[in-house]
Amino acid sequence: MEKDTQIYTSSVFLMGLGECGGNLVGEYINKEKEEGGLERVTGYLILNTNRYDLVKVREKYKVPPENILMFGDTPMGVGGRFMEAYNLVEVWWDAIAEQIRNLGGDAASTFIILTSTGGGTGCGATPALIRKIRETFGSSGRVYVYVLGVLPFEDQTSEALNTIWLLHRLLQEPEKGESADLAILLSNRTMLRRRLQYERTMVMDILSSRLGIDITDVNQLSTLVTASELPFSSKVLEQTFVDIVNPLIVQTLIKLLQLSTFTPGKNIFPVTDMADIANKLDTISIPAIFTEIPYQAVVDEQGKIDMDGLAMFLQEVVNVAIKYYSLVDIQEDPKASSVLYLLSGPKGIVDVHLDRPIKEALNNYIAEGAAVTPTFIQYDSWEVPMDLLILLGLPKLQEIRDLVDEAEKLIKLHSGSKIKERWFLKSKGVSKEVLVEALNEIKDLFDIGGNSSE
Ligand SMILES: Nc1nc2c(ncn2[C@@H]2O[C@H](COP(=O)(O)OP(=O)(O)O)[C@@H](O)[C@H]2O)c(=O)[nH]1
Ligand SMILES: [Mg+2]
Repeated sequence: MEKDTQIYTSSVFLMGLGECGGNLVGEYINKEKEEGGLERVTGYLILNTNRYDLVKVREKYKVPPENILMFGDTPMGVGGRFMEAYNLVEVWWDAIAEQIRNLGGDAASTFIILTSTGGGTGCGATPALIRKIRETFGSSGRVYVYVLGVLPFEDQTSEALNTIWLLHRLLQEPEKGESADLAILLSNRTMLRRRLQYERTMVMDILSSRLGIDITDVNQLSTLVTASELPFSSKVLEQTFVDIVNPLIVQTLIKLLQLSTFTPGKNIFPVTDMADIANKLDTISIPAIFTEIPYQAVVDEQGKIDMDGLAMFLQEVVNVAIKYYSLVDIQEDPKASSVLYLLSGPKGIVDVHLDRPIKEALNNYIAEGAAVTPTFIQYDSWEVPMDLLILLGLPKLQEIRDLVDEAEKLIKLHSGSKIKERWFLKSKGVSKEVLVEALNEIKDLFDIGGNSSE
């Protein structure tokens, strides 16, 4: 495909916050460079309060210094005290904004923030940054702020509280300026499990080369995670897991950014841009992705496509994508309240006639009356793969239940006396009441029974 004649339909600026966000942006730009350039975004900035993490990300992904900024005043960063990161954004905003401008971000119509939800820097900085971005760059035109938030692995319980706090902030009333236009969640625990189940060979290779172990049974892995004596540090294990899931996150990001560029030989129908994604979906959305759909099965030797066969085949693809390839664990009957899907591939095969069968298949997973928005990305070339990205708006999530459970246990554990309750301020930077309120509202939103008033 010609790369030099691209025009932006919406200009996107990427922000990688904290360790996770920095890695993801680093991984993304390296992937793009491999393919010849960074056309899908106008610029990017990696932010952290932890100097050591910034050095790591700079070296690992060869990030130029102008794309990195350390904020805060201790090289160690804020640890898990997300509220400190939140406050630091306010203090450092002039420097951050200046760097965004220098990188061309003041002209962006969409900002995408990549972060983990359970850490300190990214978790705390995200809502404050959203507000600052809107205040500073949103005066001349509407800016959209998207968050790609990564939920924790299993057994990272103290991260459940941070996650609940962040989700609550992202869903606040728009007047407060801190809510996201769209928060796309991806879960480390689910992505790890999915990759182990469906891409065993690839995962086994990574495990054996990184850890020098040969795991033949997937179930062994959970034993490995909880074993008290590991032949390697838990940090090394986490790093390995991260290497396994990050490509999946970057793949999702790249699929979304298909909407940010226009290339000759590519047509988007109906005309859609990044802003539409937020306008058509509930704020919390979950991706399900099926790449390289083997549609060749319905093309005969003369190259003729069996249209009915294709329709039925795609319905099965939808089922598999939602049931097995959603990137956060959804419940059996997810009842999503909105859906947007992007189907991309050769224009000879990807076309609006597929909308009806796809919608029919999606019907099983949505609430009555939920809107489904189709987008077809058609390429002149037959060389491009056929991919489907489904975004489910506010589906019922098993994983939110688990996180709520974990958060409740933690609150209980640190409750009972004034002294015990100091834990909240000390390790999170907020009072217990703030966290209990966030927890209750998240439970309401996701229809999870029993309020914890304690
Ligand atoms: N998928 C993924 N998860 C990460 C990565 N780095 C850290 N995490 C996860 O992020 C959480 C910790 O947050 P971290 O990003 O280190 O916190 P911060 O630097 O304070 O914002 C844990 O759940 C980690 O497992 C990464 O590169 N990819
Ligand atoms: Mg970390």
